[in-house]
Amino acid sequence: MKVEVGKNTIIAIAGASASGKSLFASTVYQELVAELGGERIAILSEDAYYRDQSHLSFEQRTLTNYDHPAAFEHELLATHLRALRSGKAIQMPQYSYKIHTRIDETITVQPAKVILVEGILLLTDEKLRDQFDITVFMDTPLDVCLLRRIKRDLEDRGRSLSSVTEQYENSVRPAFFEFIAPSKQYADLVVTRGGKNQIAIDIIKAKIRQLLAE
Ligand code: UZR
Ligand code: MG
Repeated sequence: MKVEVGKNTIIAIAGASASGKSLFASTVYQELVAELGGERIAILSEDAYYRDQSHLSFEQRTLTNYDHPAAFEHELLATHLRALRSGKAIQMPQYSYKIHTRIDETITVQPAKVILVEGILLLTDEKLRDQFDITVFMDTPLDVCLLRRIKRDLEDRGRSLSSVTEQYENSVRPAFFEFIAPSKQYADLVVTRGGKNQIAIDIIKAKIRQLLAE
């Protein structure tokens, strides 16, 4: 999109729920940190910016549509990206999928030359898009995402099979077609076959190495 020499670079990774965004971003991040150290690369997740819902009861929280842009505090994410760009550390919130709200602890993210951020709706928001220098879309088939999502939500996010299938039909699938799929047009790079696509990982790593060498 608009990479300028000598500046920070923000790389956004979007795509369907359970398409492999987190795996792709964390693999790029961890492999580069092992090679170059962690001072010049940072990683953020859009999920951390789900709105705080501590003022609502647990019952009320289960009614939120977590696949809709309104569920996210994108303004705070945009503010944090601007802060990181200007050399200031931020306190990234932490979100619990089990209690559907933020926990009290935050994670300190130090400013870095290259900032990776991943999440389902990043490319749907114009104010966020304006901040991204490089955009990636994980184009994983939806049936693969669904199978992965069932496994993950049962194992890691404290869900039952019926709650996963209900949520899938009511919000995850409709939001994919309404918001996520149309946002693919804003991607510089489309990645097929999920978060283990090592060629795509290597291409992004090579670009980051080049940016860090400038
Ligand atoms: P990823 N999500 C929840 O299920 N509960 C929450 O409290 C917050 C989020 C789900 C959300 C979305 N939607 O599909 C997914 N639903 O987390 C995004 N329904 O996370 O990109 O890691 O799949
Ligand atoms: Mg994820």
